[in-house]
Amino acid sequence: MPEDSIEHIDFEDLNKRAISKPLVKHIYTADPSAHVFDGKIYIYPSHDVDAGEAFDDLGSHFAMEDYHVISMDSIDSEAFDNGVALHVNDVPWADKQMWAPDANEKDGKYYLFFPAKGHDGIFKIGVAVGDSPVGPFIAQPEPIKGSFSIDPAVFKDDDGDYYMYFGGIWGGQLQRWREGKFNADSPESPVAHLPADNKPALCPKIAKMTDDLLEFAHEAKDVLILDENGQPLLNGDNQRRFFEAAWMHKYNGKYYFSYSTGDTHFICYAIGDNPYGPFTYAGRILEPVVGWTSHHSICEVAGKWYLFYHDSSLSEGVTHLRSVKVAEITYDSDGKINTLVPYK
Ligand code: FUB
Repeated sequence: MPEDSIEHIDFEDLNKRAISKPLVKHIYTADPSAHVFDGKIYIYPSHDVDAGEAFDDLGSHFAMEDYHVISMDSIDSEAFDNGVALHVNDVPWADKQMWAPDANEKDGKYYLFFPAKGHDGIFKIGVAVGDSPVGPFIAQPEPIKGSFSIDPAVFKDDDGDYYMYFGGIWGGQLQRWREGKFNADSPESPVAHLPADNKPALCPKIAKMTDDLLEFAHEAKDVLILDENGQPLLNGDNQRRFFEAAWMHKYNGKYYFSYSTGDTHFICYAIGDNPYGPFTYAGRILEPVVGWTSHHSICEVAGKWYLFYHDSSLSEGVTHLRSVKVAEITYDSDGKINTLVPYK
């Protein structure tokens, strides 16, 4: 829902019409990455705070400093905040803006993947390791070599290989890496360095992880999203092209790559036959929520599929103070996801 219409919203009425409620209310949480480890649900969200930064199109107002892990015994049970799992002050290479994280498990260790701006103002992606899904996590001294931009999502395939999907345009800086190195020109512009509207949109990225999950096994590759004619989505197609919030899940043997369209506020998806793609655009999963950003994950819990997402209903529309929610998703007989409308 575009931010200019927020002042006209009756939040009492909106909250009655909402298909789900915030999972926790004592802190603001966003960008939920949900997993089931050992039969329990763990949500790795951003921890939104009001740091007093002014709103801008680079997202400077998203000035988060730490991560809390939220856990639930079952999808209907109360959500529990496990406290600070990692703070920016404990990450040697990071300066600020602890944005959307993800986590995964391997051989009894838990890995928190997170983006942050380094002291040079450039987003990189780091890893922190712990013995418990709720942390605490100890950060590696350096970011992942060859990483850049934001919004890591680490998917474990059925054969035991792990892949990181990542990237985000505008404040997420993906467009500044088109020539393989960071382009610092026009620092205030979120759209400088984007392709022309009639050219292919920028692709999210994928890299297979090394066996220890601490590095990329190869240089990051493009994740191609195609239209119904097999052509790459164009930069001007902002109702469908990738903006940020990559996620991967597998359903009936197919790979579902989902993402946010950012400035048009949709969560969309595309389907492919292997983790690298290409993926063919398949539709919308979630119509716009209250607040500028939309960011999600998809997780199977006890045989049903759920969309974890956020909105700014609890803060009555404050863009950078969001709350994590969950709603069931269903598929039709062709494997298409039935679109959710967040308010009835
Ligand atoms: O939470 C900060 C940023 O906002 C995330 O990294 C984006 O996906 C958007 O939700």
